[in-house]
Amino acid sequence: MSILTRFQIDSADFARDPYPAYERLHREDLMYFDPKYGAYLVGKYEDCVQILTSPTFTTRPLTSRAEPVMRGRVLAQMEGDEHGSKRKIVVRGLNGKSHRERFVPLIRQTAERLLEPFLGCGKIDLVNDFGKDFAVGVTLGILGLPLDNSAQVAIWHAAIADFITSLEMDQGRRDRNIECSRLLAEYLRPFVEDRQRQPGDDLISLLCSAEIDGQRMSTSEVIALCLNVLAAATEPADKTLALLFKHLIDHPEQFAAVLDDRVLLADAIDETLRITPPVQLIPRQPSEGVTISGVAIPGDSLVFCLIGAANRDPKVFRDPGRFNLRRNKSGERSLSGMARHLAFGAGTHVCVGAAFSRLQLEVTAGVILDRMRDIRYDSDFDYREAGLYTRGPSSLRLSFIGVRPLSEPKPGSSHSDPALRCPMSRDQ
Ligand code: 2IO
Repeated sequence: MSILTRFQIDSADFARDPYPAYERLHREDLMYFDPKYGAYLVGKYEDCVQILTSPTFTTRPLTSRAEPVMRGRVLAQMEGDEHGSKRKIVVRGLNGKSHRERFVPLIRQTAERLLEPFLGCGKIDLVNDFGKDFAVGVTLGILGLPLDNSAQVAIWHAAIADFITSLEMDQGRRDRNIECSRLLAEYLRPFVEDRQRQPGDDLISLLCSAEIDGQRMSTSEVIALCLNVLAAATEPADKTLALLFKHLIDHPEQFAAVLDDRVLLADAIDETLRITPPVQLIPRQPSEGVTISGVAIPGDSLVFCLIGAANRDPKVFRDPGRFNLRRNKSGERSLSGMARHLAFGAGTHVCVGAAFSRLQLEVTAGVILDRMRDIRYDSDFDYREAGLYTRGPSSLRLSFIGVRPLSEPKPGSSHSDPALRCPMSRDQ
């Protein structure tokens, strides 16, 4: 039986560091309630799994939170046959073998291209110099879109993400964010129309040509799914990458183990997703009154599953606040033996891009380890995280020793004077 306790989700303390509030939730067996938003905040692992797998808990909060900027319904909102068939198409586009064979070179080349200008100077902000462009670049690549407008797409994406993840917005900010999503949708439209006429081997083409009960999707349905993929694949990617390197730098012994045996990267990524999931909240709305851990939640209320809390539930993960990439292997992983973290959610709406994102993180972290030796925090770097819904480092300023690929650049090329080629760090 949990105790329902008043809580202020938009307090400065929680924004600075939500993890102490999660720890208290477990220690005192609490469920939080924020009267301002009428929101129930559920953090126990078992409760979150129950909510995410229960048909009583609908995804209705996304109607106001996502639909206006997705210009249609996202996968996470759909139910029944529509959800089943559209999800299957996206699964095929992301996880089909031929697609995966194209993704590895796409991810690797995008990472190499964006890192290259920083190798000479040995300094990079992994979030603002690399991660954000990287996340947008790879997403455009899987959709089969050109990179020439990626800076503009990044700006539109930031506005869309701001809309989806903000608890409150004034009318001006709301309107500006919706306008950015309209501009992005209009940017996408000619590409979608082109792929409808002449399909290629990219995700947009697959969305255009796939048939559901003998019918193709309309242009606006395809655009909504493109916006969905753009937001979902871009928003958490730079955050997880930066968090991975933060944890590795903070745990030199585990970092050394990963450098020694790259196979461990996959475990380090999984442990990063557990201890600091980039998506911290999953909103749900019960269609009728329900009781969770003894607390009565009225029908139609707003419920947030606190994924960051569930992933540190001491009933499920031993010593949950400790980053330990070996917890999978050492039997230390969980008390139940079978527990998995909820960073990708659970139930019918479990993240459709989970396998792709793991591949993306593994390949990218591999490139970073190949190109950057002796990675450490830049001397005066002050670490900060931001975000309640999606959360990650605001920046991660690193110093390192650059290692160029063997074949490039050619001697005597303009790359030969590294000092001249060091771009200004963007946040300075
Ligand atoms: C687009 C928070 C970026 C999703 C989302 C409104 C629906 C859904 C998620 C993730 C990440 C986003 N929700 N991906 O939590 O598609």
